Amino acid sequence: MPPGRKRRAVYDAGSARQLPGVLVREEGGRAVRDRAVNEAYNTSGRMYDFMSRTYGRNSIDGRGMRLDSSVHFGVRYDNAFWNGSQMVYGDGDGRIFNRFTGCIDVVGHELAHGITQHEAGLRYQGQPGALNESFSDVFGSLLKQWVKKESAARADWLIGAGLFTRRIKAAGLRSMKAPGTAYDDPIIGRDPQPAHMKDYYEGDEDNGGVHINSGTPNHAFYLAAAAIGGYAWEKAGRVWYAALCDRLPPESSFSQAARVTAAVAGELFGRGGRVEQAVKNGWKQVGVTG
Ligand code: ASN
Ligand code: ZN
Repeated sequence: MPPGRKRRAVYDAGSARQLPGVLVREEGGRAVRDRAVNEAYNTSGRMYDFMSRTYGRNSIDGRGMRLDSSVHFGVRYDNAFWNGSQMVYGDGDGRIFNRFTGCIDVVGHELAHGITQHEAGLRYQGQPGALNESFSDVFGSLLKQWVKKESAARADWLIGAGLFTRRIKAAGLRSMKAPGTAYDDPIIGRDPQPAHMKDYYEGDEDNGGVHINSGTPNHAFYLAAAAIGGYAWEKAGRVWYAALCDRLPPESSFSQAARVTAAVAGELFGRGGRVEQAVKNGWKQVGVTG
């Protein structure tokens, strides 16, 4: 494969909601005064490098797609998202949320949505939607671990550590190691994520709980990676990446993801071997498989 080249561009939406906004930094351009711009530029570059060096992937679509980001979207906007062709970041309201570009795993999460769109295309509803969310958390967390050179044992497995302001009682937005424990606060309430299928959310909110039920596959990944040990992106991450790219259809269920990741683990690291066993155990411990 020819070595890929990064092509980044960062736009300033200027507190409007019109995208992309004004171009403020392009590939190779110097740092600007605006922190959000530099964070979006630098961290999307880290994600590009991570995916390229660990999985041989050339950008979001695998074919060198431009990495476009808009910052300062809306006024005190409390979110970040992938809109189907670019990343978009709010500044946060400063009361509950800080800047969304400040968290490396949040940036990785949004970029990973682009990868999922170009690979498995997991439908953003119910179980495939929760898997879509979970893959974004997995690769967002792995980006952070890769940048910090952290083993599975050392990593915090939090998504969005530092995203909440100090007045909120929160370690982060989500915990892959202990879903349901990321926050507990009078203003924002309690982390609703289930670590186990017995607490599966069946309601209609959040596209059928895509950001809620993602806790369960997140935890399965964590358990597998922790059991395997070492750097999580090397084995568990490689298995999840191959499943996302080559095996999972848009309507995948959790049990399908369990079957496919176990099969891929066997193919990549030895049938019946310890990686396959760790993956199987992970899904079993969260109640997806019996
Ligand atoms: N930040 C959220 C996410 O990437 C935005 C959304 O609800 N899609 O999942
Ligand atoms: Zn997401």
